Amino acid sequence: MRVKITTFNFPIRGDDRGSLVAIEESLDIPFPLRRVYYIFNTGHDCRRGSHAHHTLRQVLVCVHGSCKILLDDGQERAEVVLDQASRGLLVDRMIWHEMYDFSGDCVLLALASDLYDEGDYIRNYDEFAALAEC
Ligand code: T46
Repeated sequence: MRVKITTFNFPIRGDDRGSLVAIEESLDIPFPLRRVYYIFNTGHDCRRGSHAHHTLRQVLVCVHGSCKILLDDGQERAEVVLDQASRGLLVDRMIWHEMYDFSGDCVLLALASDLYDEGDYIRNYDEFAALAEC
């Protein structure tokens, strides 16, 4: 079985002035929203992420450009292309994730369930795989 992929298609509230996407905590995404950050100016050859989180849940939205996300639950891996400003990808707790193949204009928005805490990161793959087995 492939790693579970959960995506969200946010409604685009467009009119003749352009498009707007609104994302509300616990309604459009399945957790209370405590932090927002975004990644941009990442070189095409850069690989980011390469970690899992003990408890943090996140939804990633490529609001401009495109990039690829690798998801790994310790058993299976899957690659997801993000290239729509109205599509979110759940990166759940205990999912190893890597981001790569960033387009030059990529802006990757992250909606996170908690504040930044370096102690929540698992940056060693073997440690992650051992914990994921439990
Ligand atoms: C994740 C993926 C999708 C902070 O000070 N506050 C923050 O909220 C964040 C996210 C980062 N930082 C600092 C920590 C590092 O010195 O910013 C620097 C770059 O962070 P990092 O190397 O963790 O960036 P990525 O792109 O590898 O990972 C980020 C998130 O950190 C991570 O939680 O899941 O994006």
